[in-house]
Amino acid sequence: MPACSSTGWTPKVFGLDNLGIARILREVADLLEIKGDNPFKIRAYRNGGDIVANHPHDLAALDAAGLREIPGIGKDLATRILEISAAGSCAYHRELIAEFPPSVLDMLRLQGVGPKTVATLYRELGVRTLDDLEAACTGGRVRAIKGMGPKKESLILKALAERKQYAGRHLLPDAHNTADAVVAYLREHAPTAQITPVGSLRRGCDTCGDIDILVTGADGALLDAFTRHRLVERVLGHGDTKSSALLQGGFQVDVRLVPAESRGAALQYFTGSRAHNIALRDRAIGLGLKLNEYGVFRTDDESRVAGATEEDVYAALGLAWIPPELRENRGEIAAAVTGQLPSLVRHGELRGDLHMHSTATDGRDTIEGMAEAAAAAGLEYIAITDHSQALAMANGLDEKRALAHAARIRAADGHAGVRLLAGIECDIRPDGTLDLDDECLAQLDLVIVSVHSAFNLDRSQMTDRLVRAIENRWVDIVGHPSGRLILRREAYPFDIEAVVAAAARTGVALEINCQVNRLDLSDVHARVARDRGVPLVISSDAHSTRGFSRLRWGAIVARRAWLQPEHVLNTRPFEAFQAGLRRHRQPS
Ligand code: DGT
Ligand code: CA
Ligand code: CA
Ligand code: ZN
Repeated sequence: MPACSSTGWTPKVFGLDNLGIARILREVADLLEIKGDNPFKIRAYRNGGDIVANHPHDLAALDAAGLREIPGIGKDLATRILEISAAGSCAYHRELIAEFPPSVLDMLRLQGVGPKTVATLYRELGVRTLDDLEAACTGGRVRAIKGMGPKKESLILKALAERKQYAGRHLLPDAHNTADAVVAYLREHAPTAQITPVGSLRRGCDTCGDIDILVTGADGALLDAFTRHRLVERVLGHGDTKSSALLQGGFQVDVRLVPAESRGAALQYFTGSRAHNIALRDRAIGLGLKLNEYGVFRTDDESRVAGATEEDVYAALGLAWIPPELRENRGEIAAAVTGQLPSLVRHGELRGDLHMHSTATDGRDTIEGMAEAAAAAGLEYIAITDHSQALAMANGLDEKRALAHAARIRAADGHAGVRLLAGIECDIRPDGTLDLDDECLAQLDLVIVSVHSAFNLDRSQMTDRLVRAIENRWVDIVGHPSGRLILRREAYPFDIEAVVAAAARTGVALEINCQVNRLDLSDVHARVARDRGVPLVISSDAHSTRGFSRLRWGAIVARRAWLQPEHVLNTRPFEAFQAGLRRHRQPS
């Protein structure tokens, strides 16, 4: 996309925009606080940061007098702002950074660790990074400091563990949105460059640790521009071929420049996964070749065999090109050798969506509204599956309301050209019985069963609960089968093999729920289901007309699970889909 002049947007070549200026002022405040400086001064910088960040006009365009007209900006701050907006930083900030490495600021963001603690840890123990801090705690050196003690030490360890488990990782859709924004920005600065997100994002992992971007056909000026992106909170590294920055919201973004002759090899290397790369490198060695991020080379004379495209790199190793979603060393290399890679399902192949809510329970839109939005999303059929009575909070339906609702759904069949199925998302009680009676379930077109309560059962109880629900004659689909909430709650313990076996025996389908923090089943579990011949469905669980766009994420999970279109019931045309539902199969 060429730089767009019609919007009036022009790339800023020197200095920083308001958010960039604010970032430096706030960092000065944090560093002063660690230093134990005058509280008024600290507050002045912090307030200054807020004022600048929220100011509606570009401060770089103002002179000293103009700046001082802004309430809260005094003489000192105005001087700093002028310096920062002209040069990208100021001498005062550089002096403080020389005293404290910016990595100490990471400690400030830990739960329960204030500037005084950070200053003490830095001075007394030389702790500069989170890794240093962990070593100091586990080595018992923190408790030895006056005023800290074992309690403080274990608090810090807990904060570090929490940060490791969740913080620093992001949901795939959030990572996508951020990456898209950065890529669009880079494209405006380098319209002819090739810019590609790689790493876990390209593989479609359900969470991403950071965002990796590869660029070919641009020079260091693009890296400079990247560090000036308005979302950049802190530049972590800035060199000739690589820049890393921390963005607001906690995203780390790495941008790498690679030469055209190595682009394919670099794409391959930085897409990963590590496990896939190691297996690939071993294969290369076996073939008398060397594989790295620069290319494929012969071991004997170091001559270049491939590197410009990924296809060439894989071909040089005797392999078909492997879709990024499969690159986890889960059998994809063997499949690529024998030409048996799956032809993975695509988002656009989904014809129906079998899980969504309407105003009858906790959805925001009407049956008709959902049908219209489904049509706009290119869907041919949908099931409206509101909650059952156990979810009182969501105004769940009892038998009588469920049947009345079904009648309304059927009356709207064909609205906006979309076929409608009258369904329900029926709760599974702790003992595996269902929240609505069989007589009611038998009269519906489609029944999803889900666990929404009593997550604390043990593994065998939870397995029995799910299996018992699956054995009910009128159940067609198990909704979000593992109960996980990504980055928030682990799946409840259950035996996936036993659940998959029950589904295979009865013809019940398992759902890949597309709510962004569910993506449940996971890629690994969905693949187990596929391998045992269990049908899968990919459903949005939309609670409004905007929910259908999430199907995109479920399709990515399905691809990571090696699913082909024939493994996914809702790729089928309507009649064939219905025929595949458990209730229309012969009872075995
Ligand atoms: P993430 O960021 O934790 O979600 O996961 P990735 O896979 O994006 O990992 P990242 O960002 O550390 O590195 C990107 C890719 O670069 C990774 O998937 C494989 C490659 N890579 C990085 N370090 C190594 C390494 O030490 N050995 C090998 N073989 N590959 C590496
Ligand atoms: Ca990454
Ligand atoms: Ca990275
Ligand atoms: Zn649910």
